[in-house]
Amino acid sequence: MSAPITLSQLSEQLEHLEAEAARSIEAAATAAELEELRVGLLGKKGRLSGVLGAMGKLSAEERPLVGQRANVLKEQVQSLLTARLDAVQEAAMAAKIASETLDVTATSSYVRPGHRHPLISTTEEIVDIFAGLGYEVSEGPEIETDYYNFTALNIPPHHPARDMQDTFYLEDGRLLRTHTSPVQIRYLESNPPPVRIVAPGRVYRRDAVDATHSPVFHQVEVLAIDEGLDFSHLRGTVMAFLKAFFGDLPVRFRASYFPFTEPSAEVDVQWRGRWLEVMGCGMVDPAVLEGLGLDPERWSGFAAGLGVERFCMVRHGIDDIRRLYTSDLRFLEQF
Ligand code: 2U9
Repeated sequence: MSAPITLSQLSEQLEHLEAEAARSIEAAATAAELEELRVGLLGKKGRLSGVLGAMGKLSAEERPLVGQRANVLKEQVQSLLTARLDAVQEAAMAAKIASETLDVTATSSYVRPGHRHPLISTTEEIVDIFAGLGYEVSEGPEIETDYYNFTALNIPPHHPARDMQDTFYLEDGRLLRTHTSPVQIRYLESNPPPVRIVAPGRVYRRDAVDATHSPVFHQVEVLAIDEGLDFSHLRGTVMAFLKAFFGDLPVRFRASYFPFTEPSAEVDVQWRGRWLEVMGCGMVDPAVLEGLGLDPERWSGFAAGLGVERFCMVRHGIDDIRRLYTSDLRFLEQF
């Protein structure tokens, strides 16, 4: 038999229990830890029950004193647990909110926007003007045959343009088109007149590179074939186009020569006090119409061609054609 316990010993145990409970509750960091503490302190087999179990050994006068003290302690521990649980849950919520917070005032990382290449936007602007005049856009292959690039355009077998010095030939005898005119020939093979077409595209010539020449460049050509078309229609169309692109500038036509047009002219605009050649044009040569099976007595047409690079350089004040092909972002980002 163990020695009978005294009132003062039990009171001491309760005080000790209270102090220890307060320390461990304060140290608990999670709801689970607190629940574990509650069971260990106040549960059926907990520390308080253990102390109270020894109460039976006290006298009838002493027992209620210890009982009261135990009830107070139980309430105190209970309220410490509740307060600590509140604090732990609040801290957990605050941490969760902090981790999920978005700083809506933070600056985003800069996304560099893409730019349309100035040659593309210039081509589109030119094509759009002709589309507005009723022209249909037509495109074709960049690898062509001698027939579509030269023969059908009345360019004779020994014309200098056919020279290996001027044209890129493939091993199989085909070639890189030197103008977009083959597009119009192909179009006319499957579309009877009247026609109004605008043909933009890349073309190739064996030119040495310098500030104004590139072996690859871009053209826009237009062709109109109808009954009764004459040079006044050509002139009116060219003037309307140049006015739409450049605004009201002085324009002059100079007589010229192309194998596929007769008469032919070169067109200059006065830009910042200087005459600049910007395009060529003419009435479609009857030999070209005949070659396509069209009766020149019934049908007539006009055509015009321009280099997009020239238009782009004038529009943006670019001094060297090579800037358009070197993909330097410091240059391209200006457009
Ligand atoms: C057909 C009949 C005629 C197309 C034409 C020009 C005048 C012209 C140059 C301008 C500068 C080429 O880019 S450039 O080097 N072009 O001057 N082109 S008439 O004539 C055609 C086309 C198709 C069936």
